[in-house]
Amino acid sequence: MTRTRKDIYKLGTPWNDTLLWYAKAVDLLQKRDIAVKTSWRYLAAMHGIDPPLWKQYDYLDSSDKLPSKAEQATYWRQCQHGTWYFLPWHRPYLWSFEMIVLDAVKSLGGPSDWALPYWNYSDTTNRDALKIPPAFLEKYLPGGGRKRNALYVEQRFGSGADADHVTLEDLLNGNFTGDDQGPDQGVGGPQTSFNHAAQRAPGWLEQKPHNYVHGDVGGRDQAGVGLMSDPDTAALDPIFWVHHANIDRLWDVWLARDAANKNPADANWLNGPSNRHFSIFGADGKDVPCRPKDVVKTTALGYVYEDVSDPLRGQSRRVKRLQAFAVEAEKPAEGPEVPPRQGQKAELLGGGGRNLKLGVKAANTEVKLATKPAARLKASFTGEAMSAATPGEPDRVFLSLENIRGNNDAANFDVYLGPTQAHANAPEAHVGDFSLFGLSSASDPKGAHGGRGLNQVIEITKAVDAMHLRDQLDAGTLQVRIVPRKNVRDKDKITIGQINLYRQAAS
Ligand SMILES: [Cu+2]
Repeated sequence: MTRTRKDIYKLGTPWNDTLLWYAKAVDLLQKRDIAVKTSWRYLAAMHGIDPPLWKQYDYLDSSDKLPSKAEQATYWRQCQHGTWYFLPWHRPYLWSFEMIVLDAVKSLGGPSDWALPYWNYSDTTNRDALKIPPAFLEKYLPGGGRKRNALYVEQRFGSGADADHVTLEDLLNGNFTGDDQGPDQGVGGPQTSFNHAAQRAPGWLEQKPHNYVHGDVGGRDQAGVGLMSDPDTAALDPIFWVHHANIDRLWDVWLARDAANKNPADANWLNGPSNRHFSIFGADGKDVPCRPKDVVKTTALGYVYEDVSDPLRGQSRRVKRLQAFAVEAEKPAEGPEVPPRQGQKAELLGGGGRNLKLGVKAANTEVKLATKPAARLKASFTGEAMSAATPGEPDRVFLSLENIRGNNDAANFDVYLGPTQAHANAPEAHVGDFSLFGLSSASDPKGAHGGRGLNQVIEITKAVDAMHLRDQLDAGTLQVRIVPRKNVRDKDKITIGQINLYRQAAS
């Protein structure tokens, strides 16, 4: 029997049978000891655990008996971020959780076809889509009996997702793995080995909507960040699982929307990391094989999604760019002759912003552009290159923020390019924002990557297409302004090690 994962908001709000059984089953799992594999806390620790933080939030007590060190090393702290294993690790992890919840649902007398619902915050036809589904905000189960609702958690300080954090244009951004030499991280994420603390920048889908929704929902208050804001506590919040069900669904949406979208065929991906295996078990606690090749089809895991239709209605990145350009330009762009198209090779355009401090005040810096690469970039934006008749696309441009360190996973910053005193010919351009899910562990000198911090890549092609930056390209410097957007405090000591700008000839 194939089970169907459904849209929470279409099941009925605030309560419906699926969520009621979910709440009752979560309550049951939460009563189990942390050393029991099918307990709430064991499952959350498989994603990540930071004992002092768990103690601070009353999820761990000195009387708790933990699994052995060896067992922890096998099953705990596995979540994959900043890697091409992000999607194929979270999928079986979710499946394992769903099997355990289903088992609990059945033991409580619930339906045998129960499936994890998903939170589709990107649904523009639903005016409530951005809000946290209301059943997660109720302290008590319905019926007036003042029975605890296990879906409610105290340490959840956001109220929902920002509209621009859940747009799905990143599904347009091409292949799964991106460009290993360049800044394009791919929809699925860059090639790495087992990668618990992010080392490379996240793939497009991991960055948006995944990372943003973590920070938007978790948020922060005086005492610290919300559970969802930090990978070491995120899976303790029952909303984590319906968020990830949606991310898992978007993987299928991306595959279904274009026959050219394919999972990696590389044995290094299909067989999973060689340095540490994924350790996943079923409802009986017994290990199950879960290399990426075992989980590429949801039907092999017994479920499908209610809806994997294309939210972008078949649009391609190239056509979208050319349309936007035609509207913007009115007149064709001037420039030298179109040079021959180059390969996919990425080229460094310039760098700057060393050890830039981020805080409650906007941070300003400059990226110096190298003359020849900047000329090549400009040359790709001629009227002819932007014509629908010319094959390929003009260059894509990426801003890479490297070695970001600090200790606030919920922080979120906006990035602007161009002169601060914007004027009509050269308006300042908002090119995007970045959030810092995983920042504290990536900054920990004792961590897997020696505290090198997080990397974030922001594609700024749109702003370049809109010619907002033309004057700056001529001047040889690009001004970058980083403005706090939410959950930012000076004492979180957030810094960027280096900012680099890349062009990528997209043939
Ligand atoms: Cu996540």
